[in-house]
Amino acid sequence: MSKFTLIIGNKNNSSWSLRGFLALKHAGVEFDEILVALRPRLDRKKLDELTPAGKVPTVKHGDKFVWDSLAICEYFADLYPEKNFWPKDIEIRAHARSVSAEMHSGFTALRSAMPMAIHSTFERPDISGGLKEDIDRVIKIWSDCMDKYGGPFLFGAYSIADMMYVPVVFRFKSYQVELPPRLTAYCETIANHSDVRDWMDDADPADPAEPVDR
Ligand SMILES: N[C@@H](CCC(=O)N[C@@H](CS)C(=O)NCC(=O)O)C(=O)O
Repeated sequence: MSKFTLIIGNKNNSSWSLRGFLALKHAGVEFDEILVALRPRLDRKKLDELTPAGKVPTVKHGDKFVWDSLAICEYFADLYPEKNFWPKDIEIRAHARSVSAEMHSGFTALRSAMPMAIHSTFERPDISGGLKEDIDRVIKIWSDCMDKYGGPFLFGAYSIADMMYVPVVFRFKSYQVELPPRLTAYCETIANHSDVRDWMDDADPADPAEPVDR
């Protein structure tokens, strides 16, 4: 029995779960997974029985719970400082925390217009209004990072900031959003990361995208 248990939703759709998974993978710990079906119908009873907040991702560590993707990332960053979850430099770390928190608390137009469905391709939606603002903002965040830190990840080395934006990479691919070449290269770097590939390999293409996905 692993020390850690990760409670997650359907891998093709549950973008928050993906971020939690990436934190555990980056920590390099062994863990069990419990999948709670979010679709086609949310298994509310199981979710409420297994998690304090009724949401995935949640980590059970011994008899303690940690929930919410960013809190899970921070918990593993605290437990395993040698894994460099954040940049070492305080100013760069503040920048990484800012873009991570911005993703975590915002981009509602992008999330509702382009639900994550890792293995699906859709027609490009009408990119205007709030959706355009969100996409432009992601492009600006990523471009600033590439200018300042030179890639291949947002802050040079892979960090929590990348974990937070992985589902956006999948959304841009599925909905055929056009990006400047260096950001397309960033998306490929993310899609080829071994932790991301492990999740993709288990994602069931039959799990559909629905507007309720976050
Ligand atoms: N802010 C939370 C969001 C978690 C969340 O909304 N998860 C969704 C699935 S991706 C969920 O548990 N939905 C079930 C519900 O809302 O009842 C996080 O970062 O983990």
